Amino acid sequence: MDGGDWRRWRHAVKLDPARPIAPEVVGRLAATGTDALILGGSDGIRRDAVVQLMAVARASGLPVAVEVSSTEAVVPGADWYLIPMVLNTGDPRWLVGAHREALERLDRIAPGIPVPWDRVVTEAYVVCNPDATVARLTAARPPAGPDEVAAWATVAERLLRADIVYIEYSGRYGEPAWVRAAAGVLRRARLFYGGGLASAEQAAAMAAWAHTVVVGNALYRPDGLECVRATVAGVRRTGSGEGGEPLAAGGRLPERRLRPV
Ligand code: 1GP
Repeated sequence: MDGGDWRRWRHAVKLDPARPIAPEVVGRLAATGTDALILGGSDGIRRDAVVQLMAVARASGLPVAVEVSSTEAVVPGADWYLIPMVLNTGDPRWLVGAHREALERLDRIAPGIPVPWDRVVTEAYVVCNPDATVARLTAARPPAGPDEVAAWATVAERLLRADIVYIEYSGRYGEPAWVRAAAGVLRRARLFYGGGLASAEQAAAMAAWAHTVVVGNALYRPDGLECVRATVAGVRRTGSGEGGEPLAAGGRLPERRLRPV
């Protein structure tokens, strides 16, 4: 299985196993120019649905990642297993607690199957939209502003050594300044942005700072494939010098310093 290098993704589509979607629509995603599919959702995830969606996603020919937000999402066949940890949760269960529980019960969850650690990628979430399901579920405390976002990104990269810092606005378009703040402190981790992307302009604004932008809800609209195509076009026209990829190479923004407390 060759899922390519997830670090090179600039655009990804997130498919929710709890939401029905026509296999033909998923089959046409490769032609939109997106780089990868991520199977993930916050609520109502069932293993049979994930397995089914995995088969449909694999048939697209795109790299496929599964976000393991529940033990129900532990299924074979993914190129990458993304492990979410919600940094600004009010309940340690969503930071590391559920993870400890799952590892302790691994014999029952996936009997006899070793964890493919070389394909495990850690995602440190900063949940920014208080109305999102993930915010309610994890009792997240959204950051007050860009400085707090930058501090969380630093915690993720420097202290937790997370592979990905994920600025999550799920359900609504966010503040590019908050994504920029995270971009300004990161040197090694990849920066993902997701939330409310449906147009080229929105995608370009976020892709100027994030390495990877993620489109979810828009695909489920009647003009879903059109929206995905538009966001891909927006990302592609975000050239070097505007952030994004060049930023990954070591930062164009001056290194931010955390204010002493
Ligand atoms: C959700 O970040 C993704 O986890 C995408 O958000 O559904 O709002 O596009 P949307």
